[in-house]
Amino acid sequence: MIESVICRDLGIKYPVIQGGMAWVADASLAAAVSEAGGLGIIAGMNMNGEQLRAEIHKAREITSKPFGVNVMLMSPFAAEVAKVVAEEKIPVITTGAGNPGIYMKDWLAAGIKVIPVVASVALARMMEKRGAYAVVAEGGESGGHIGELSTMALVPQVASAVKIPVIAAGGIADGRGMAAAFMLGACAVQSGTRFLVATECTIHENYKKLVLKAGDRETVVTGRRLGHPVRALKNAFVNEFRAKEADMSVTDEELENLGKGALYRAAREGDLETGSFLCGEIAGLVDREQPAREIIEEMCAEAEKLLVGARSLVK
Ligand code: TUI
Repeated sequence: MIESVICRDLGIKYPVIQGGMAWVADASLAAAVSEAGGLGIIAGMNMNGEQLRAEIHKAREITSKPFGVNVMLMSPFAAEVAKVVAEEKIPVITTGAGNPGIYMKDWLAAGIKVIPVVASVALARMMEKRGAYAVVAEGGESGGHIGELSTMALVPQVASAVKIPVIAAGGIADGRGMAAAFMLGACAVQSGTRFLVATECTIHENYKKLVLKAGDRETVVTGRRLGHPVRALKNAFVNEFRAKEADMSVTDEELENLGKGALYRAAREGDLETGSFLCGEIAGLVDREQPAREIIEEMCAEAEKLLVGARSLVK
């Protein structure tokens, strides 16, 4: 069975972490992933402190296995979410879209394993110095907020630069991607897009259908002008955003306002016109709705087979 230091340290069976996707990664999905032997993550992004606390309690009713919380650093609730995770004794935190430096001391004092998502070697090194347990090196193939480098280039550079465990993310949706990530120096993977179509994922049916039928060239990045590029499936909303982004008579504030609520409209209302359906470049590979357990077991079995084969190749 494919196993790594991450499994031993986090108390999980498979080295697979589910991405903490805003408006997507709720108690239902996170608990299903953890129950299946991966590490489920609840998204702290779209909740205030008390809403997150309720979601954590809900997940604990479904599973007694460990799960984590993602603190999205651009969220207006980041500070209260940061406090609640410590109060609730969440064992693992991932962070996204920024530098979690200001929270590190308190989290480490609470005994939490902190796993910042990084998009550069510099931030990975800084996080290692500040006491991070591991880093997620997330390439720009991923959905949602992205950095500049691809997974292929980022993961080995981060793996060479730090001694702490490296978890690869961005464009990983099956055993081939997982095996490749291990070859690049990672000892676990984080997948988001693949879990959008998990049976236990509670997003709107329209969102699942879009991901299931999407091909390889159906995502696009918007928001570079605002300093936070986001990858999503092409649709009317994204087209309008792109046109306005290129139009300098539209102010940054108007652009920010256009984006408000778009993730909610996609994930919870399935609004095909005005929703922003965040999705990774690997969507073309995701063609089946399956229980989280099946997704994880298939991915790990395929990766293991490939890695065993590769070992004999390089002997
Ligand atoms: O955070 C994510 N993915 C997300 S967050 C999100 S919600 C959102 N809503 C509106 C606008 C933007 C986002 C949707 N998807 N992934 C983790 C991630 N973090 N990817 C890349 C990074 C990152 C990028 C730059 C982390 C740090 C960084 O630099 C920070 C620094 O200060 O150096």
